[in-house]
Amino acid sequence: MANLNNKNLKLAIQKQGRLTDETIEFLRKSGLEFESYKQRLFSLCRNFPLEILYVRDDDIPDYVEAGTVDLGILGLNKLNEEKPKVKKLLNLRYGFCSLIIAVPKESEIKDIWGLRNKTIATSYPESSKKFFKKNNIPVEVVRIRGSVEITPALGVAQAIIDLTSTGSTLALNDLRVLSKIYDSESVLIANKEAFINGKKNLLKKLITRFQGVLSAKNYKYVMMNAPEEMLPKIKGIIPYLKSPTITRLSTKGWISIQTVIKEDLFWETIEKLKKIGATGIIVLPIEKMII
Ligand code: PRT
Ligand code: ZN
Repeated sequence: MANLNNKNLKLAIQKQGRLTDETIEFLRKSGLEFESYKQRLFSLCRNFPLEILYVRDDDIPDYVEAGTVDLGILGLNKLNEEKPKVKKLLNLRYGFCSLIIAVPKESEIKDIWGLRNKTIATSYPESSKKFFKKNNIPVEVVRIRGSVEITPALGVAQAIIDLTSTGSTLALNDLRVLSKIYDSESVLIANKEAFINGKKNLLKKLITRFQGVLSAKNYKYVMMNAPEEMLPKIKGIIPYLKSPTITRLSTKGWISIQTVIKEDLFWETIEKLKKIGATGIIVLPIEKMII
C-alpha cells in the first residue's frame, strides 16, 4: 500500500462541482482504487503511489504551477483564462462546454461588430479582451463573479460572455448566441518540472494508464461474419487495421472477423461493411486499450 510521502505523485481535482463525478469515474476507469466521499480533503490510492487532493477548481492552476501538486485536472477554459505556467498533457474528453458571446433575444445586435463600444459582463475577462482585441472591436469588459446571465436584464451589460453546455441557461434568460470564442473540455496538466524530477517514471506510468482509457473510449470492438472473398474490401474499409483476427466458419467460404473500429467513423464503417455482405455484427465497448 502507498504511504503519504514526498515520493507519491500528487493530483489535484475539483472537490465539488461539475467536473468532480466524471473525474473520479475517469480515475477509477484508469484502474486507480481509492475512497472518495464528500468532505474528503485527500485520498491515497491503494494500488498506485498517488495522492488525490480535492480543491476548488480555481486553486488548481496555482497549485500545479507552484509544485504543491504534480498534476491537476480542470477545464481548458481555466487554462485559457489564467495562462498558468504549466504543461498541458492530455485532453480527457469530458466536461465539454464552450465560451460564447450572447445578447438578449430582442437585442438589435446582430453580430460581433455590433458590440462596438458596448458593455459586456463576464467571469472570463482575459479570454474576452483577447477575443475583441484580435477582432479589433473596442468594448468595455466588466468582470462579474457569478450569475453573468442575468446582467443584461439588470441593465448592467448589453451582452455576456459565459460558458454553456446544454444552452438551457441561455434559453431560460432569453439570450441568444452571437458567436463562440472557444470550446473547452477537461484536461490533465502537470507542473513544468514534473518530468525532470524523481517522479518521472511514475508519471509516465500514470499517463500510459490514462491514455489507455482514452484510446478505449475512441474505439469499439467489432465481431462480424463475412464471405471470405470480401476480406480485401473489408481491409480497405478499415484501413488502420493491420491484422484483424480471422477465423474460418463451418459454412464454406465464410469467415469471422474480429477488429476495432474508430468511434467517430463507427456508423459510416458499419454501413459499408453491411453493404459488402457482413452479417451478425456484434459491437462491444473496450475497457482499456494499450497501443
Ligand atoms: O466550487 P468550484 O470553484 O470548484 O467550482 P465552480 O463553481 O467555479 O465551477 P463549476 O463546477 O461550475 O465548473 C467547473 C468546470 O466545468 C468549468 O470550469 C468548465 O470547464 C466545466 N463546465 C462544463 C461548465 C459547464 N459545462 C457549464 N455549463 N462550467 C460551467 N457551466 C455553467 C454555464 O456557464 C451555465 O451557467 O453551467 C450553467 C449551465 O449551463 P447550460 O448551458 O447547460 O445551461
Ligand atoms: Zn471555481
